[in-house]
Amino acid sequence: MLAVALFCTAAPVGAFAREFRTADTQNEDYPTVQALNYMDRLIAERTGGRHRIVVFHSRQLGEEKETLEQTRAGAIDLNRTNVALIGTMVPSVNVLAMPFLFRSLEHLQHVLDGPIGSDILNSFEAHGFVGLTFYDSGARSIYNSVRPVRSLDDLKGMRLRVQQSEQMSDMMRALGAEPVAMPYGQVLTGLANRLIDGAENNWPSFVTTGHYKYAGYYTLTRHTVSPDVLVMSQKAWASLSPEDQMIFREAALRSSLYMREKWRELEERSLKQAEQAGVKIVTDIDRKPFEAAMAGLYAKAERDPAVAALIERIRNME
Ligand code: GTR
Repeated sequence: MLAVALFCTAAPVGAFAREFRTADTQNEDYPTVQALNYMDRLIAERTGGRHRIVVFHSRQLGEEKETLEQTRAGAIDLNRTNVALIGTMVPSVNVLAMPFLFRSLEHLQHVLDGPIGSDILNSFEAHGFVGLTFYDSGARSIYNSVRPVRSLDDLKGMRLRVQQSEQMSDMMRALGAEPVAMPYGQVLTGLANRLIDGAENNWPSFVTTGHYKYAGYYTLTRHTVSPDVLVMSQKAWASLSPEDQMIFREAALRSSLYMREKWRELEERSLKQAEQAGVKIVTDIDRKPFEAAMAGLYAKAERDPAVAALIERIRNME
């Protein structure tokens, strides 16, 4: 009812509305983009149309690595990326992309929705961003065009794309595959040209990008549950009054709940679509050796005492 009331009273866009440019690598219908459009409607309503956010989806402003640099420089106002990317700039965020750290999606959600999540969002400030909210986006698994992967042996020699993140390259190497770091927008061509044998991602990304048409084996490694995150440039944030800052924070939070519902729907739909297209889903794998292969990655991350403490806190959380 609240939502209906909001839409009915939504103020017209005033000629003087300030527009906040927002980057998202995903396409127009993707849940994160829909969530940002929802956030725009909430903000327009609450500010009487003084502020709007305009979403440049589908990489219109560039790939994540570049748009993040521009956001830090204040040239882009808001950015929705994955934590693995921004983790290269904000160390505590990288923890959320650690493989096999979360026991379940519920565990992740408890962490994100509680004091640990708030602490991580607050830690963005020291690194040139304002953290607004997380968008939980399911588990990531490995897919490829060569063979069904059931064990670490099956991964040997495979060239698998990873996000532009040292931690993700380290992870892939530790699993015995050859990591190929490349931007999201190049993965489809990479698969089509056989420059890479596969990649890893969640169901909606695997399907909405068309990767499933080239990589017919999807193994439920569920190695990370790295969520997406919305950040604002410090410059844009500082230009808001304290009241408007509250409005942005609240709208961001509500958009993340909205996203969760859209996500569940799309996750199911994507899985079915892949199955119908003949993708072989490998479920019979023993994840223990995969997990054990991560010891070196943890040792490296835990050299930073703050990161070690955060990992411990997350593990101890119910
Ligand atoms: C998706 C995520 C994107 C991007 C992409 C990737 O799941 O929503 O922001 O990071 O993964 O693998 O590059």
